Amino acid sequence: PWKYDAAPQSSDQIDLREQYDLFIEGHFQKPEKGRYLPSVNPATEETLSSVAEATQQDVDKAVAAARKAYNKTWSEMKAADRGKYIFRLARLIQERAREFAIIETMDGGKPIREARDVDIPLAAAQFFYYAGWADKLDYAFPGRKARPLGVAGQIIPWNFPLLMLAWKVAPALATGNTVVLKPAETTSLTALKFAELCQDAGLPEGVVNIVTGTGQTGSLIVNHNDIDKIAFTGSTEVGKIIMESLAGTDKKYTLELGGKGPNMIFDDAPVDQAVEGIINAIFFNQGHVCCAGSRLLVQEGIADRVLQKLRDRMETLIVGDPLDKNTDIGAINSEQQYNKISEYLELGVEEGAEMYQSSCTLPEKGYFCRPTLFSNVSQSNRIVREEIFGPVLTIQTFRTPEEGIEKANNTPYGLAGGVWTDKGSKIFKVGSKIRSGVVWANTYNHFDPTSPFGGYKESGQGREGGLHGLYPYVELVPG
Ligand code: TXE
Repeated sequence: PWKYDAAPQSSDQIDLREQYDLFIEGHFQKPEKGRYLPSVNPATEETLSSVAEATQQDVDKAVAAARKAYNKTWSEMKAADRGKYIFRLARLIQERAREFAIIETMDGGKPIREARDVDIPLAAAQFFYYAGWADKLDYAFPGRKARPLGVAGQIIPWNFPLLMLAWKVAPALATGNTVVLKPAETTSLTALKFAELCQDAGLPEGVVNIVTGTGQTGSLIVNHNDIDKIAFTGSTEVGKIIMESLAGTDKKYTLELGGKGPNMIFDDAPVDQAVEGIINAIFFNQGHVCCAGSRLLVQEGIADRVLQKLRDRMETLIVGDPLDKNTDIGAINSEQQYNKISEYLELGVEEGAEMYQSSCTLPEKGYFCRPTLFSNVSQSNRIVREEIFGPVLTIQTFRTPEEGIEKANNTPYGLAGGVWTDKGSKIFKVGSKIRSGVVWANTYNHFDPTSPFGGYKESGQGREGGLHGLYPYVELVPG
């Protein structure tokens, strides 16, 4: 009901500071070592702003502020009052949705339509949802008392910056924890804007602290002695490092890591609808989606038809200026990610796959990548096994449901997948055999704050979202 229609106008006031300090104890504070990192618009390669790089003393200060707020205000406050603050944050995100959407798009490269219709509304929805839980924990855990853990260290990635912040901060606050959050180094701006909202909401000082920086800052949070819980979303590689660092400590943790989602199309599926679903599954957010449907599995009888329709549809995708509301595929988030995707494109060709790319013209500046489809691939190819995290799809075929399920599960990951069929019974039979945290039926990338999300195998530990998203932030004691 509060969507707005247009992409940015020249009249839009985007209030970005030239330099952002760390948000500690309710105030922006200079980093001890005085170091800043540039925040670059990947569509123009221009520097938008710079963000502080937090070192040990800064992280110590942020954790101390979070601990003080936990002891003195937040855990002592009536749960209903905590809920009111969280509700206020949700309302403020809504009120400034347009500004958030534009900054998210400029900072990260995603199409404005997606920032406007997905990232920002879902971030607000997450705060609304968990605001409702704050004073209902007795109902969530009947017969038990849910005690907060204390200070949560939260580390988030660059693909959905404000939304990932919301996924982490909202349940932590609702359960009475305080937070030290580190956004990704390439996309910190909406988190710093969110810090301003915390001030506007009158949130007690120190309940939310935002420390920016690289993975080194992240590692300082992970290894800090006075943090009770770590919530991380990012690469499987870093997730494993974090798990090793936490082994032998008493910290709780949740990890939401990579994926290589199978998207299975059966020969009784509505083909046109399925093709739209395939496009959304892999090209949404330039494919920078942990649950992306990056492995297309099509039943043999319709494979040629699907392939042809898919190529035709890929031709119509508009790649370019993320601020243009007609754009379907925006900029790759960073030069580093652009180089990683380019290497996988070369690798795919070296591995003998057939590469098809849409023929669109790319902007001269910025990091852009054509939508790409690899056919003639085999299960052992690295492009089939490894997470590329870009607009790159592989296609394989299967004959029987059993063969399809075997291929779907033949991966170290298990975050999400899709099943497209006209038969309801097949959805349940096949869906229940796919080893991943989510299986969508005749849709893909469908999110809602009420649903838990998380991975099997190397895709992570624990669940976020919904009622289950409260569990990792509480200790249950007899009520
Ligand atoms: O991720 P990192 P990167 C995957 C995707 C992508 C690849 C590399 O395949 O191509 O990872 O991306 C912080 N201790 N995903 O290098 O490094 C870092 O500063 C603590 C999938 O950007 O995992 C950032 O805030 N923190 C994924 C966050 O971790 C550390 C989303 C993620 O960065 C750290 C992102 C350390 N040692 C990438 N090192 C998904 N599941 O959605 C880095 N960080």
